[in-house]
Amino acid sequence: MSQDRIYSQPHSAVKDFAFDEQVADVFNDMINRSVPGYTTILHTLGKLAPRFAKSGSKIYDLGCSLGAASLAIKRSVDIEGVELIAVDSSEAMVSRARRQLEAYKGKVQVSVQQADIRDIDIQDASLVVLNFTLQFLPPEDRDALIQKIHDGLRPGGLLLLSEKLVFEDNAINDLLCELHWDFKRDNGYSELEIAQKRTAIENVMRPDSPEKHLARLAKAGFGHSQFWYQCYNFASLLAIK
Ligand code: GEK
Repeated sequence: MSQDRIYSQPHSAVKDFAFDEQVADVFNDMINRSVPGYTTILHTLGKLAPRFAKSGSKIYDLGCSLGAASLAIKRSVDIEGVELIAVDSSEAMVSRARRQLEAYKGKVQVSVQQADIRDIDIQDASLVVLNFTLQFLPPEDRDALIQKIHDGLRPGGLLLLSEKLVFEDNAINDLLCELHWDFKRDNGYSELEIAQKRTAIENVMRPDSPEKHLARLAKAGFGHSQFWYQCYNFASLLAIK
């Protein structure tokens, strides 16, 4: 696995973060060292997917990156007739995800599509995964995506939504940010790497508050929603139609 050294040297001007070839090459290392709970969430997805996947239905992995969530689904769902659609707008991610997902033989049929998740149809879904993707959409487009997911789910279907959070209480927000930076330091990132990554990502990734997520899910019509996991300012929610 290639190590993420992208921000280890001083950049004269830090460009906005993009999911390009350079990022795709080190993405597995980057997300594991940067996102507290990432492996726990994928492990739990492996427990949820067989409970919700139904023969004759579709599963969507939106913003699939290298396909880690799709792989967790493929590994855990052992029934025929499930179609898994993994979508990402980055060509660098999609080509790698295709290779990784083709290499694992399972019962679930997978197609990896390069598309903007705002433009795709969602129909007859038993499970939709948004694992750290919604935060990259312009805030004004988020309600419509959640509504489209709700409308495309079968009754009883599940949305797994994982996100970085921002907290309205500044004291809490600052403390949880500090703990996240400690997590990155403990995983070998230098102060320069942490600072330059912050600059690169601040225009690209705009997190919502826990209250905002719950209100959006309720407004879309989800009858049941709950945070099931949180570590510092990273969390995951379940929403059932
Ligand atoms: C995982 N879910 O490993 N349409 C399609 N893809 C998009 C869009 C969009 N509008 N915006 C961003 N992306 C993965 C991790 S990473 C999270 C998801 C992170 C894609 C983008 O190209 C990237 O691959 C992914 O969303 C976000 O379980 O890097 O923190």
